[in-house]
Amino acid sequence: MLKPQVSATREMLSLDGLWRFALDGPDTGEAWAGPLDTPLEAPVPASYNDVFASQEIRDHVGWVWYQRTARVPRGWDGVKTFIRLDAATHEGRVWINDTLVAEHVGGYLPFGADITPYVTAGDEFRITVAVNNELTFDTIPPGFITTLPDGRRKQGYFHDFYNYAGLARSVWLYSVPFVRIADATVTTTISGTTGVVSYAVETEGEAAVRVTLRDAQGEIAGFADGASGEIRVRHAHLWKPGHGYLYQLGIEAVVGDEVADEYVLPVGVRSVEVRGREFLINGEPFYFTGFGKHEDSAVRGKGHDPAFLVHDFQLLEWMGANSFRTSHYPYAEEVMEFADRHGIVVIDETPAVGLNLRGGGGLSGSLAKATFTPVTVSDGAQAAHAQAIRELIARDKNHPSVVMWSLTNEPASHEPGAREYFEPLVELARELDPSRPMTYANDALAPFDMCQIAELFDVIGLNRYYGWYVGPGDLATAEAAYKAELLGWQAMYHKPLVIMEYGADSVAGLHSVHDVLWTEEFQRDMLAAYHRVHDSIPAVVGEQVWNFADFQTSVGISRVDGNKKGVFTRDRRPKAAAHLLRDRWRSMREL
Ligand code: BDP
Repeated sequence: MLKPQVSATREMLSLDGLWRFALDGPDTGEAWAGPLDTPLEAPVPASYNDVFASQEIRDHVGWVWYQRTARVPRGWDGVKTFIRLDAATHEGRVWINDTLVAEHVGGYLPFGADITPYVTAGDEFRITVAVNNELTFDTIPPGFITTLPDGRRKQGYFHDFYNYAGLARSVWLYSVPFVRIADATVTTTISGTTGVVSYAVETEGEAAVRVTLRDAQGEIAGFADGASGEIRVRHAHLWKPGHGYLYQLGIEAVVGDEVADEYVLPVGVRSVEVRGREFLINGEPFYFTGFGKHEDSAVRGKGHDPAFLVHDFQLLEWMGANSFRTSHYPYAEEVMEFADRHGIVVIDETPAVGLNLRGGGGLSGSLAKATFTPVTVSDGAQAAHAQAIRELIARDKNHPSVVMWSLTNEPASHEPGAREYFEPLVELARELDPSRPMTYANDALAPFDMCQIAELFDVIGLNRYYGWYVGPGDLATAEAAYKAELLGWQAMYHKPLVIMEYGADSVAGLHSVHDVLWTEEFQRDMLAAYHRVHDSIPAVVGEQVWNFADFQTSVGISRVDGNKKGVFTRDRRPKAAAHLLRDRWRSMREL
């Protein structure tokens, strides 16, 4: 899937801004004919939940409506017009005037439609989008809805972040020629000092394909003809962690002597490989430092915001971090592109979080039931999960920053049925992308001698909270127990281990000279204890702290205004732990 872009043959129009907004009545998400009569306006992109001073809107379970008008640019005659929503969380339906043109389930991946038959260049038209935030056992992530005695519906779920909903990413109108480039896939390898760029292009309509690779100065580095092929670049500039060197692959669909369509794809030449217990980028051992993050900020919820985008990456750089995980869903494509340009390594995760009904990480809802049964996480969820894997790989396959796919976070992988559920999904992912290693984030309930799925993956990701959820406050015991468990994993699997979550909550400004939970010092000291263990276990090839910043969750008796495991506060001010990590990771860079 190609992200829309402006090229010599393509144009785009942003539909971001204020849209009319309303909650739906008790039924539907069915067609809304005509204008939406409402006093409310909602910003796009933004989650709608925290924008209004309304409990009813914040707690709403079901469909909401967004509507605006737009005008097709006059020049878009003789081309195709598409609409694209970068995300609608968790389900979206789109009408152009009164015609339903698109439906999509899955809250963090793009979708759209060819709307050429329904619009006319130069004319105004109405766009209505219905968005549904319901999570069930047929969705990823899963959830359940209960009806209270007074008739209100309540959403339960098994993951630890607020169920923000709406249009949190951009909406676009774009034009493409009738004969066009429909998709392109690029993979790269390195042979000595030569970079090998393999490409495959799909066109819609009969066209010859021509590709030209240019370096960062715009000089031609190679070219090829044909829908698939290879360009060999001698003395290639490599894409490296900390150095996001990009070539540009100009793809042309040619009809006769004319360029019918042009698309320019950034290409980073790099290789990724798991060898024994090592994770290699460009043949060199790589140690991940950084965070699990969230798309989360005050008022916007999960709304994409370029100021937070740049600021968060600045803070990663300030920390000396080289990577992050898109916990626990795919992030906006602008984030992936920024990582490509700035040499930040990404572990790209599907939205499969909370596949664990007995609690674990999910503090907002535990049904204390078996996870993989015909009435809980079963065929419906597995189909939705497969769909998410397909769409994620289709969207992000060309990003050099993405070095590994994470197929799930903290599933109940020790429970019966886990193996049957996951094995086909791992196979599917490998078929779709044989070029990248696969991983998952293992839950503490499924240690090395109980996990049914670890052997399916190339890299084992571990989320551990000794000293916090397990034996809170006792760091000496925590350190010993943590080390013993990692030694167990190391002995049982000849695979790299990446610590994908470790951390403690701390309330910014709370201090103590003693080992006291929730203080900044305890958070810092707990991280330091974990680092001593990481440094003593050769199989550990990475550490990503949970979390980059404090974030909003469903608030119960164990969460005060959200999860406070941030090394930064929600408004991105450093806690004491930030300085410890900064010293460690910066000095690791200098080695
Ligand atoms: C882990 C989850 C993460 C939670 C974290 C926590 O993967 O989403 O936020 O624990 O409890 O279980 O802080």
